[in-house]
Amino acid sequence: MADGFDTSFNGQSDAFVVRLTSAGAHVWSTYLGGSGAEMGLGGALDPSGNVLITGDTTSAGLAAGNDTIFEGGSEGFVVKLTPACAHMWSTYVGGAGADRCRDIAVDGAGNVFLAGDTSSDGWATGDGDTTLGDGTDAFAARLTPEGSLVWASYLGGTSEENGYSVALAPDGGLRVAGLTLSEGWTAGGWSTTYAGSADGFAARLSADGVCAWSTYLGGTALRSPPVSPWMSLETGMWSATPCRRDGSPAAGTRSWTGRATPLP
Ligand SMILES: [Ca+2]
Ligand SMILES: [Ca+2]
Ligand SMILES: [Ca+2]
Repeated sequence: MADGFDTSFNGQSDAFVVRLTSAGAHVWSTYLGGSGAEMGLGGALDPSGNVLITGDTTSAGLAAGNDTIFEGGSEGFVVKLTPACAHMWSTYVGGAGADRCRDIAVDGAGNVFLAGDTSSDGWATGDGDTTLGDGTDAFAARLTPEGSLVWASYLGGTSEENGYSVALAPDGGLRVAGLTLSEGWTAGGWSTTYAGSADGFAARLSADGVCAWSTYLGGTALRSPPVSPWMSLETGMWSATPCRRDGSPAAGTRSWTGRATPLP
């Protein structure tokens, strides 16, 4: 790593960011992490070209500026860097259990939206669902442009959920998509009947974190594990690929696409 704000490896695994020119020349690169294990799982640019990276970490002492308390298990994290790779702020996301941010989106005002999954009770806040289901829940969260938590909402039921993707909707709300092993928790969407053996889900949230509708996506063919991540694109198109838990495709399986309704 060269010309970034942290060019020294910090131990176990670190996340990293590399900026290249459009011609592929190296501009800067930096490690992101502490003495524990980090994974960088998502990135976005804000309207000023600042760089936001999200993922998960087992390192205490990593965050500077907002939520700086490592509460245990793993924590989601968000780091904001200037276009020149100066550190602006970093924050943990989550509570005492295992927490992971998997995707990030930034609106035109620099507000930050996250999707991930959590087994931590008691950290979600706001007008959405602040009661953790059993096991792991997916979550959506909003941070200010300065990295403070505005709200976080659990998404899920009595079994395991993973939140894989977040996308902004035209009116400023958001869509979240992921994987669920729980029946009976979606409401108001296209399909509220769990098909079994892991389904995808999509949910529509307001910018204040209130769920307008949620739906299952999928049939009975998926097995868990392997499981399926979902990509909720801006158009409402979705796709599913049966995969292993690290996200790699499962051998001998098919992927498929569809369009989630209602829109947006
Ligand atoms: Ca590390
Ligand atoms: Ca945690
Ligand atoms: Ca759950």
